[in-house]
Amino acid sequence: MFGKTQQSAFTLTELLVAITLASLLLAATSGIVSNALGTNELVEERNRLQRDASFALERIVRTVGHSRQLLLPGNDNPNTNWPEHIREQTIPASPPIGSSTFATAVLAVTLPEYVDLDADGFPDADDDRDGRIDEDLPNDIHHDFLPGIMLIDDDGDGSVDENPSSYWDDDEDGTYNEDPLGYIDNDGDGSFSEDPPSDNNGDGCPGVCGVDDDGNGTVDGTSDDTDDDEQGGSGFEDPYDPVVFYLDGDSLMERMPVPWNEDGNSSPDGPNDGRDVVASAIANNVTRLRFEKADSSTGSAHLVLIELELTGQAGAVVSLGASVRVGGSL
Ligand SMILES: [Ca+2]
Ligand SMILES: [Ca+2]
Ligand SMILES: [Ca+2]
Ligand SMILES: [Ca+2]
Repeated sequence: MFGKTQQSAFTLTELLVAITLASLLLAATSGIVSNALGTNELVEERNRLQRDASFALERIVRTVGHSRQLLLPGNDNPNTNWPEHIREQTIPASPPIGSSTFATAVLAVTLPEYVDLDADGFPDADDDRDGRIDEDLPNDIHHDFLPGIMLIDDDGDGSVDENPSSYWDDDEDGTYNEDPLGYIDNDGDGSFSEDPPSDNNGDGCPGVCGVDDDGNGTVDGTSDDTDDDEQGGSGFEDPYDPVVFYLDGDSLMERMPVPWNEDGNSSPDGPNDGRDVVASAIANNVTRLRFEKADSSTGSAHLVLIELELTGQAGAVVSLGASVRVGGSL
C-alpha cells in the first residue's frame, strides 16, 4: 500500500514533468512551424516578384531591341547639374539631383515595326502607309501638340510639358527646331537630332539637297522643303510614335501609341495623332526603376541599361537588370 502510494506519487511527478516537457516541445514546434510559414510566404513572394519583374523586363527588352530609335534618355546635357542620360526614380521618392525638382525614370523608343494593332497589314509606325517608317517628321515630331513627349518630363528638370503653347519644342528646352537630323549637336546640349524642324535635316531642300531621295529620277522634285521623302503629300506625314515606359505611383507603365482615335480629339490632318495612346501597368510594387543611356555616340544602336526593383508586402525584395541595344534584334 505504502509502496503503491509512493509509486503513484512518483507517477504524478513524472506526469507533471512529462506535461512540462510536452508543452515546451509544443512551444518549440509551433515556433518552428510559424517560422517555416513565414519563410514560405517570403519565398513565395520572392518568386512572384521575380516572375513579375522578368515579365516587365522582357517586354521592355523586346520593344527596345526591335525599335529603330531611342528617344529618351538622351545624352547628358553639360549645361545642367542633373544627369539626362540616367533616369532613375525610387518609391518613395529620393531627393532630386542638382536644380531638378523631381527625379523621374523614363524610357522612350520609337514604335517597333511588328506592332500592327489595327491589323490592317501596315505597321502602325508607318503613319502614312507608304512602306517607310518615321521618314517625314513634323515640327512637333511626336505629333501630340505638347512640348516633348506628352505627359513626360523629357529634360528631367522636374516639370512636365512646360511652356505648353510651344509644342514644336521637342525636348522641352524652351526653343524649337534648334537641332535638325544629322551628326552635329547644333545647340550644344549633348544630344543629336533631338529637335528637328519639319525640314528634318534643315537644309532648305525637299529630302537631302541634290539627292533623288525617292529614286523617281527627279532631284529635289518639289519646292516644298518640308517634304523630306520627296513624295509630296502634306510634307510631314510620318511622325515618331513613342512607346514610353515610366512610373505611375508604384506601377511600371507601358504606353503604346494606337492607330485609332482613342481620345476623341481630331487634328487638322485627321482623327489619329500622337495623343492617341493606351497605357497599361506591366509591373506593380516598384520601389526603384532606372534607365541609362550607356553611350553618347551619334549612331543609332545605343546601349540601354535597365534596372527594376520590386518590394512585396511580406518584405521580399527582387532586383533585376538587363542591357539591350536599340535595334539589336532587327
Ligand atoms: Ca511612312
Ligand atoms: Ca521638363
Ligand atoms: Ca527644343
Ligand atoms: Ca542637341
